[in-house]
Amino acid sequence: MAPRYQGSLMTTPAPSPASATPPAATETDRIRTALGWMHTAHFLTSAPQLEHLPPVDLPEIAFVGRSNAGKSTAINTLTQQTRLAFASKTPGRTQHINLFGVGKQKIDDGVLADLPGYGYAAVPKEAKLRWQRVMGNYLMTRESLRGVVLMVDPRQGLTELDEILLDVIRPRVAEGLKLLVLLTKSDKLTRSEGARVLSITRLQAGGGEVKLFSALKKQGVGEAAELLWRWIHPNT
Ligand SMILES: Nc1nc2c(ncn2[C@@H]2O[C@H](COP(=O)(O)OP(=O)(O)O)[C@@H](O)[C@H]2O)c(=O)[nH]1
Ligand SMILES: [Mg+2]
Repeated sequence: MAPRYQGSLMTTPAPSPASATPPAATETDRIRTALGWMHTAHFLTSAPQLEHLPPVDLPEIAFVGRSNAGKSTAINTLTQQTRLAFASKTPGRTQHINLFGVGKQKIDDGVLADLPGYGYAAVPKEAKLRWQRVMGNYLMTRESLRGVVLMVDPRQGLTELDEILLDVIRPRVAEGLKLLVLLTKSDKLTRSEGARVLSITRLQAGGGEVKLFSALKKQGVGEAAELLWRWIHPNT
């Protein structure tokens, strides 16, 4: 057998000078950076109603989803904190909007907004309609809004209220608003169920990213954190 061509040994690049741009960070590095950044999340303020949410100067990421979709658990997992967002076994409990600051060296460069879950059956109809209006208003007009993370239980798929929400933000997504749909509790799906719901939701989420996510199995956590980090740091 002929010896393998060894020509590449001759073209090994010379060591780069100190001034050269550093090599691109590997995916592992980027995930580590993003998780470290998410971990700095800390409580800023709470508003009893969306209308009372103070304006912020920093780019904001809103976490939204149907009650019981796994939103609080996802926020806690992404920030690697146990009780940042109160995870409750009773759906529809958290009606406050909580803002969390996030940033390295104690300098916040982003805000996470935990919005109340919707679609809880026991909420009176009028309150539901009011909530839809207020939420729609926030999603359409909040100036600091950089991105939306929509948590969806993949065993239910997108519900009517999720679709209304996606319709509301679609024009802003077309103009650059970021969207990530997290299919939560993916540990409850088989591999083929996961692949199927992923492709269906991708079709429905026009323009947004869709990822499988499990707080229990820590699936998709680093990737989601990295995406959110890039939303807030688009030039790095
Ligand atoms: N198996 C599994 N259960 C989860 C996961 N994330 C959340 N849950 C459960 O789903 C329920 C609702 O979660 P929670 O975070 O309170 O939902 P929220 O109402 O959207 O904030 C709780 O019983 C959680 O323990 C997950 O990744 N895997
Ligand atoms: Mg919750």
